[in-house]
Amino acid sequence: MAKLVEQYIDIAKKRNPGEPEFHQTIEEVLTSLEPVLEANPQYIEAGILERLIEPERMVTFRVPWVDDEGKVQVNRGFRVQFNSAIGPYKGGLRFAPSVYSGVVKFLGFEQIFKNSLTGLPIGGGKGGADFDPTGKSDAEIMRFCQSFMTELYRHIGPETDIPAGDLGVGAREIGYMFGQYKRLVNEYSGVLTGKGIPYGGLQGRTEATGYGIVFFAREMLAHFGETLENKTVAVSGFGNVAWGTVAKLNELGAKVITISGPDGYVYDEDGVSGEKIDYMLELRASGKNIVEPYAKKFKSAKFFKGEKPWGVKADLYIPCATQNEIHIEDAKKMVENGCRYLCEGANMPTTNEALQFLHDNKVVIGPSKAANAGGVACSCIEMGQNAGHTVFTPAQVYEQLEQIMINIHKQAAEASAKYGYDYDLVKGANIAGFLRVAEAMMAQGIV
Ligand code: 2IT
Repeated sequence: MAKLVEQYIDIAKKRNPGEPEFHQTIEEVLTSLEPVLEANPQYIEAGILERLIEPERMVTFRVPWVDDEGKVQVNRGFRVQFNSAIGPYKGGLRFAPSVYSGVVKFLGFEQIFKNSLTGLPIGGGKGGADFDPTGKSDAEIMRFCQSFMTELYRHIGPETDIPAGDLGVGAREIGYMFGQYKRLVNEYSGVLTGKGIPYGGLQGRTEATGYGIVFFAREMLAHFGETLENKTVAVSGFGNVAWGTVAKLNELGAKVITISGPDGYVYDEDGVSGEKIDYMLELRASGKNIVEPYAKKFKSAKFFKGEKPWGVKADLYIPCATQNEIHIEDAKKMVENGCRYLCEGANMPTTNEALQFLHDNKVVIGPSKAANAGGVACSCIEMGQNAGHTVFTPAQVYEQLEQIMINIHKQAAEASAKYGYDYDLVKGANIAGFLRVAEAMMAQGIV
């Protein structure tokens, strides 16, 4: 079976040259499926894996816009519609200079399994542009979003493909894109999620990803009879996901000692709590993409320029910045510091080599496609709210979110045990996510 899986990985590498992030997720997911394929030869016969690793559709398009100096700028936009076996394509849009086809495909592939794990009817998609929002004026952001949607609108729809936010795309960008879509199509629908509350957004969506991550971490610790109370936590990032994570960790009695940005990390010995959590929002809104001002404002904090927080001693590590922020050297430091739990908030924050090292050193890992699925789960609840022309209360949302996260953890743990991996949530999440999609694909014939 290992040989067969190698063949599929080779196909993906040959067909997608120069896209290491995509190769990385293919390798990580497919190798964990070996025992499942052993037990289900019908999947191999039906070409499930060959079909799964090839996106159903991918569009690349020009995004021309005019900056504040009157100069013409051109960016490249993307949308990958990866798999629609269990529902319409669903997944965020990322605006960052690092966005290219390999990043879009890795995110889209991960999204298939993540969305499946939620138990909700959503397929996998992802998109974005190589646009850098740092330092852009509000008017420039609006013009860019409008131009982006002027092409994207023909590929999406509330029953076809429902984008949301990701890095660089928050409520403001979603608002501009929603306005442009509505104008172009003359239809008021739930075509985007993560909208503002006054026009169809879901109360609770903003904090959903972070809250969900902490619920997932709580379940991981509970498996070993532990709680988050008085645990020290190293968090990376300072954006929406980090913010929700820090807020919920505080609520559950944990102490957050770090946050980070592209400029370095902040160590706060008193903990990131109270008004400091609100200050994270100010940092984000500044548009500068730096965390150093935190250490200038709060005396209990120290700034470490150009460094990541993985060298600090903590009970639990929660990366919430971006992909591949934990390399093997970081993993070694974490193990030296007695790390026992890693719960991934960002998508694919850990390299495969680092994952293996942490696993071999008995670190319990909550993989991102399971741990951060609360965001997209609440996006699907937002779709339901819009389709039903109704409004849900925050309490209704939080309760569903918590149940969904408990269930994702349970599914991953059970699938792992069933296929001989003991308590390995990385493998279990891949397997549980895969099985639902594979069954749906089997039922729908060769499409
Ligand atoms: O990575 C993710 O799951 C997201 N960026 C959210 C996707 C969504 O459709 O809410």
